[in-house]
Amino acid sequence: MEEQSVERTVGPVATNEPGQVVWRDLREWLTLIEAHGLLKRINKAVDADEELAAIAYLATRRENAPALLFESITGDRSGARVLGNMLGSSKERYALAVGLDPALSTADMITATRDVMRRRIKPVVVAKEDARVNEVVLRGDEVDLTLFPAPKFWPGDGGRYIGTGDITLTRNPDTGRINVGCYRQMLHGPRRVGLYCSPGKHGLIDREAWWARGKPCEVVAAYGIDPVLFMLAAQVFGIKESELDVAGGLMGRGVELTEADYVSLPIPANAELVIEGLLHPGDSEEEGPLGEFTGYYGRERAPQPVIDVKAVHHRRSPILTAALMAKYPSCEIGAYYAIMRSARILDDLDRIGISGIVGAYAHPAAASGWGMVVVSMQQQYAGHAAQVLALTAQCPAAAYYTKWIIAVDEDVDPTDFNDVLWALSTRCHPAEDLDILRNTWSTGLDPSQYPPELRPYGSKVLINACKPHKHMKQFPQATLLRQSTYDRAVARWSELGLDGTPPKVSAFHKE
Ligand SMILES: Cc1cc2nc3c(=O)[nH]c(=O)nc-3n(C[C@H](O)[C@H](O)[C@H](O)COP(=O)(O)O)c2cc1C
Ligand SMILES: [Mn+2]
Repeated sequence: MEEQSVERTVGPVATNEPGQVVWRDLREWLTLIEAHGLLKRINKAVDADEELAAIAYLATRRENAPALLFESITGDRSGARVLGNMLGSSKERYALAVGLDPALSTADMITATRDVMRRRIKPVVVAKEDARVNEVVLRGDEVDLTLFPAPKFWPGDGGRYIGTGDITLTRNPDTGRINVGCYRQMLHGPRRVGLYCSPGKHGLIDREAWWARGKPCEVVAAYGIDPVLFMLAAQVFGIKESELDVAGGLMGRGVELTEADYVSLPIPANAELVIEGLLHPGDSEEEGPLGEFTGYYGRERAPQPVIDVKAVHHRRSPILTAALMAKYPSCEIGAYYAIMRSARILDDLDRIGISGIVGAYAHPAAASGWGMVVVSMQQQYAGHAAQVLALTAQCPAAAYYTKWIIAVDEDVDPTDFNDVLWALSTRCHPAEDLDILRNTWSTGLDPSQYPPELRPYGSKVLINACKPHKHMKQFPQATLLRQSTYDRAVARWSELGLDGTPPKVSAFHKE
């Protein structure tokens, strides 16, 4: 066993500078969110076997619940801690991770995300001895992952999952490009971890490419990781794009990587707990099920490839990032995912070049932002809304799973569901305004279709909740305030003893 002691000082609790985040690792980000009152430490012992997940679930049944740092795990001898609800339904924690103002509205955060997600910054290499993750390095027989408190989340789960809030690095043998994905990892034994990648995922494509050459596939996985790499790992980027460069762009500085011990892949230098290993052709074990983001158990137990773990790197008292999969707002795939997916959808629509798009939102309560997309637009010509609906439904960022695509006019804020329901109830005539797309891209995790073999073929409804274009002239005016009356009410707000600042209003009565 080799131990390398590295002295650390946690940076001051500053706010993020525009363009570059202040934190360098998960711990510094935790200091930042704690200073904003967004972290709850739980220091009483909690059992990783269902109890931890139950507490996390109950504590997150309301929106904006804090991140939960479980500092003491029943029976644990590794000294590890477990972080749950890292981002969850909090757009503030998302903002503090990517250096945006946490006070921005959701719509403004989507716009700002489009800017930071466009940037690309290459990783930087850190010497092995300076890498925080190398405080403890174990190899071969010294490795025993069963010592770590990998949670069993739901009663019907097939095992303990060491990897949920994780990142997984693989290299494509043809292009050399390193992929970063987030794939669940069930613990089978001291040096054996199951890896489940569903069809089409880049980790699976890389693995198959190595196996087709008769070679094992190298893997690096981090089970305690900073929020940006975690969030990035769950986004879909092109097979040629470097997700590590995107992560650098989001942080405004390069991702710090260091050389691994056994594999040729790099390892994230500031991670909490990292494994290196190999996926050998044909080596599999029964894996699953796991309670999923849909709020149901996913696939049946089935054989999945196993990582043969060769080395472990970790910080002392590493913090495992555990992602509870559950119904909103308890799901780890929550606010951040909705914001990033919405930003990617708007980018796609921009690239296509369709005019009149104002906003979009994939609400996280719709199966983690996968189930529904609302797009707001300014209707400019006959058929425009139908065109926007069809293009949104099938653009790369929105096509997967999404069942409900709703178009609303520009005066409806797609992030405000009270507004969206108003539009659906007053501007949409179901007999006229609904269209269905069939045999679309979906997933075996959607339980609504039978027989289950058909689940990868989805369907989508396009809902035109814009004012009817054909009858625009007769369509009634919405009840809006007269601008002069609004201005007078705003001026009298505090005189009248009303709390806070008066709401902003942008559309006014026209004579
Ligand atoms: C917490 C969490 C768990 C996930 N689990 C899996 C999984 O077990 N298998 C999988 O294929 N995708 C899983 N995903 C979705 C992938 O991370 C996502 O599709 C991502 O785009 C994969 O990266 P890739 O596009 O580079 O393949 C998960 C996402 C999150 C946030
Ligand atoms: Mn990828």
